[in-house]
Formats: sequence, structure tokens, C-alpha cells
Amino acid sequence: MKITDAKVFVNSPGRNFVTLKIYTDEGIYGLGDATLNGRELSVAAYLTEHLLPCIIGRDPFEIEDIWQYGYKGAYWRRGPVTMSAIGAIDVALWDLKGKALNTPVYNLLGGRSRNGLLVYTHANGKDIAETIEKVHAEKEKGYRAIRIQSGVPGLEKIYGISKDGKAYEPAIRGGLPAEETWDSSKYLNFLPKLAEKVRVEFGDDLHLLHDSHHRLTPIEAARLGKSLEPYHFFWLEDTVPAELQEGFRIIRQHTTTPLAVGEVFNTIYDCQQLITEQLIDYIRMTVSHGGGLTPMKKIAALAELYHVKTGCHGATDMSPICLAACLHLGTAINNFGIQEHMRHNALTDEVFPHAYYFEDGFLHVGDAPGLGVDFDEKKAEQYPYEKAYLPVNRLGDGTLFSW
Ligand code: CS2
Ligand code: MG
Repeated sequence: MKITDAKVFVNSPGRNFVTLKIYTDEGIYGLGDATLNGRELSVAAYLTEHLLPCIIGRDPFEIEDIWQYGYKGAYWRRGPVTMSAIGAIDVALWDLKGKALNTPVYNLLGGRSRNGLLVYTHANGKDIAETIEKVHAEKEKGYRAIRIQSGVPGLEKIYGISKDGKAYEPAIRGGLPAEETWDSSKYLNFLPKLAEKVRVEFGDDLHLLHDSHHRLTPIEAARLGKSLEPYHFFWLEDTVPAELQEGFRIIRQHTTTPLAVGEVFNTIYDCQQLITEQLIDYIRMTVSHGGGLTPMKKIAALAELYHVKTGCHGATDMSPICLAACLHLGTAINNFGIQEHMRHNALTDEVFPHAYYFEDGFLHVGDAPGLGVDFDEKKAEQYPYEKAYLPVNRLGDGTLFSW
């Protein structure tokens, strides 16, 4: 079998997505997700201008070699744009191979290790009362694990909370990045109050998660982790930007609250120390931004040696192709932890019909050959791409801060 063509589709069925389709001389095609929220056109260009010409004529079964070619062949390595481009090709080739062999991708990764994958969804409220309402609503849908985010008194806009009551979508269309403000002390004083109220309302069995979205120092994260211990969170996510991996030693020294990090990582080098020093409990890297299934199965294998489980990022700014790839990985590996399931809207699901399904708090990957996702090009092209920026964040005195 030979790769005969490859096309990149940039459009906006529900939100901006970049989709890669790789064609072969046997009529089978593979799909990859090349979406990088706020930087979509960079990945599209990296694919069309640089990588895709190099794979035409290649045998699509040579997945490892094609991955190494993408990673080492450019001389310049790593980074979210590069790794999302390589990841899209990699996932498309796994999809292709599964279809050619008429088997689901998880069978190519070691076979089924579990029936369903525990998932968590989001409950975002402008205040504690609304957050509790949203938790009730998500629990009603069958979720056993729910991420809670709330407005913080005194902070006008904050990550995770949409103003208009719709599902939270951080990428804002038109114009330049919106500016949000932050105050860590208000946040640190408030969060334990939210946690206590939610735990009292829902009891001990519901898994609670929270995302600090890269905004704390290690000692602030240590304080927050300690303050949440009475409410036994499933995890506290992205407490500290993790370029300084050893910074997590400070958090670890002070708290038993489990730590998750890594949705902005794109290679094993971003998390090697965090894993081998057991500074985290869950690695949040997702398949599309992490360079594809080829590296992600290696990262999961390393993590398994150090009691670290997977907790793949699965927000709506990754397409159903990426979510399906995470589900196939999570179905096969032993150290699966939990999968984020921020449900796509109906239009996105229409353009990306898929075999996976939600039932009673778990996502089931289905048994379709390949990834079990398709892409309706005709319908997608009715929704043209419109540039959208993620917000930027400033402290009250104007200091530029992590968003
Ligand atoms: C968040 C994401 O889902 C999460 O854990 O961190 O929603 C993140 O803000 C977006 O993926 C950014 O594009
Ligand atoms: Mg996050």
C-alpha cells in the first residue's frame, strides 16, 4: 500500500478544527486531528508546506519510521506546532492501519485492558450556588467524576466560566486576545469554601477535580493542595506552569492531594522528571498535541513504572478524532487513569460521526476498524475557519501572567 495524497481541512463546525486526511492507492484513508487552539494555521502550514510532501509514496504501515522522520528529519525539534503536525500524521496512519487490517486501533496497541473508560466532565458556575447546580445536572447525566470551577468573588472574569451560560469556549473570535485579570490570594482563600460546599452537598463518592490553569507558585499550590485534603479531590490540575519540573518537589513535600499536569506538553522531555521522580499522579498529555499514539504509548509505558496514570486532555478544542485516539490508547494500556470528556456540540458530532459512546459515567470506544471516526468534508466546508485567540491574563497591577 502507498500513500498517494494528503489534505488538510481548516474549518469551524462548532469551533475551529484542523483535520488531516491521508489517502492511499487502495482507497483506504486515515484521519488525524491537527487542531492547536489559537494557532491552527501554523500547524496547517507545517503540514502542507513541510511534512506532507515527504510522506507521499511512503508505505503507511511504516508508522514508527515515518514518526522518526517527522521528529528527527526537521533538525528543529519539539514544540506544540511541530508535535501537533507530527501527531496528526501519526494518528492518521494508525487509523489507516486499523482499517486495512479490519480491527480497532486498540488491538494494535496490545488489545483491550478494560471495557469502558472512566470520564470526567466540567461543571462551571459563576458562584458556588450555580456550580452546585451544574454538578447536579452533570451527575444526572451519569457522570461519576466532575471538574468544578467557579467564579471568584472580586474577580471580574476567570478561566472556565462562560458569561452567557453556554458551554465554556475559551477561544474568542474576532479581534486580538481578550484580557482577563487574576488574583491568586482571592482564589486561594475562596477555593476551599467551594470544595467544602460541594463535598457536603454530594458526599464522598463523587470524584471531584479542579484545574488551577497554571496560575500558582509551588508554595501556593502546596497551600491549596493542603487546604483541599479534607475534601479528597481526584486531582488538582495544572497548579504550576511545569517548565521547572523540579518545582513540583515543593508541592509534593506538603500535600497528599493528587497532582495532574501536562495538557500543554508535547514530548516526553516535558514530563520525564515529573514522572521519574513521582512528582505527579496523572500525566495530562493528549494524543494530538503529544506527537501521536506512537510517542504516547511510550510515555504511558514510562509512567507505568512510576505509578503515574494517564489523564488525557479532552477539551472541545481537540476534535473527536483526538478523543477517539485517546480512548483507544486508554482502552489498551494498563495505567489508564481517567479521560476528560468536555462534550462536543451537536454540529461537531455531525461533522465527525464516531463509534465511541457515553454510558453511565464511562466512554466506550466501540469496535469499528481504525479509530471509528469519520469526517464529513462537505458539511465541514459550510463552516469556514474564523481566527480565534485564547485570552491573555494580567494581575491587578497589569503584570502579564499565565492564562
Ligand atoms: C482546560 C482546557 O480542559 C482543560 O483542562 O485546561 O479547557 C484549556 O483551557 C483549553 O484546552 C485551551 O485551549
Ligand atoms: Mg486544564
